[in-house]
Amino acid sequence: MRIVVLTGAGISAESGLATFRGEDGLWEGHHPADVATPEAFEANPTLVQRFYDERRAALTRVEPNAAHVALAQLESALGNDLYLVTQNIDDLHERGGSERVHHMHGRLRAAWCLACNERHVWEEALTDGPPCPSCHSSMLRPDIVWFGEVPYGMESIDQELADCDLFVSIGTSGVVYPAAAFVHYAIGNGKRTLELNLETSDTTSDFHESRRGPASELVPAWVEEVLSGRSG
Ligand code: BV8
Repeated sequence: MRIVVLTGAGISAESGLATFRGEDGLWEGHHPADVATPEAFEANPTLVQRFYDERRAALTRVEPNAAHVALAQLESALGNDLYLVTQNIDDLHERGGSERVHHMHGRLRAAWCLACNERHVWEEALTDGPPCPSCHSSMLRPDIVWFGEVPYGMESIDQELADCDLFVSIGTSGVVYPAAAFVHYAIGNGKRTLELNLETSDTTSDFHESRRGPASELVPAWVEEVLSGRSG
C-alpha cells in the first residue's frame, strides 16, 4: 500500500514549537504578512532575518515527539511506499528518525544565496550578513518558501498523490495552499483520505475519516494499525 503523509505545524506543537495560527492570529508575535513574504524581507530584512534566527535557535531547545518517531517507524516498514511531505520548516522529522522528508516550504537549517543561487545547510544566525560559503557575498536569506513563492517539489508531490492508495493529513489547519488542496486532489483521484488533527480544520469535511486528538497519541495508534495490517 502506498501512503502520502502531509504534516503541518500541529505535529510539532507537542514538542514545544508554536503553531502558525495562534489565538490572535499572531505567530511568534508577528503577523505572517510582516515576516513571511518576499515583500517583508525587502522592506525589513533585519526583522525577517531575526524572526527566523530566533526560530532556528529554538530548534536546539526542542525534541521530536512520539508522532515524529512513529512516522519514522512507518518509513522503516514501508520504505519508498511512504512519501512524507511536510509544510514544517523544523527538523523534527529528521531528528525523529525519518530519512526521506520533503520540505515543501523549505527548512530553517538552510540558507539560500541570492548572489550565486547556492543553498547551504545553515545552523547560525543570518541577521549579521555572514558570507556565502561559495561566493563569499553577504546575500544569504532563509531557504524558506514565503507567501507568494512557489513551494518546492510540487511535481513530485502531485505524482505521489496520483500514485498513492491513501492520503493522510496530520496537524494542519488546511488554510495554506497548495497543501490544503492535496486532499481534494486525492479525492479526485479516488484515494482514501484520513485526517489526524487536534481540532476541526478547514478541510475536515473533505476527508473520508477524521480523528480528533493530539498527534502524539493519534499518530502512533494509526501507525500501529497500519503495521498490524488492521487498516490503512
Ligand atoms: C503559492 C514557511 C503559487 C514560512 C509557509 C487566497 C486563497 C487561497 C490561496 C491564496 C490566497 N491568497 C494567496 C494564496 C496563496 C497562499 C495561501 O495559501 N495563503 C493563505 C494564507 C490563504 N499560498 C502561497 O503563497 C504558497 N505559494 O501559492 O504559489 C503556486 C501554487 C501551486 C503551484 C505553483 C505555484 C506558499 C505558501 C507557503 C507559505 N510558507 N511556511 C514559515 O514557516 O515561516 S506557510 C505556513 O503555514 C507554515 O508552513 C505552516 O506549516 C503552514 C500551514 O499552517 P499549518 O501547518 O496548518 O499550521 P496552523 O497553525 O495553521 O495549524 C496547526 C494545526 O494543527 C491546527 O489545525 C491545529 O488544530 C492542529 N494542532 C495543534 N496542536 C496539535 C494539532 N494537531 C495535532 N496534535 C497537536 N498537538
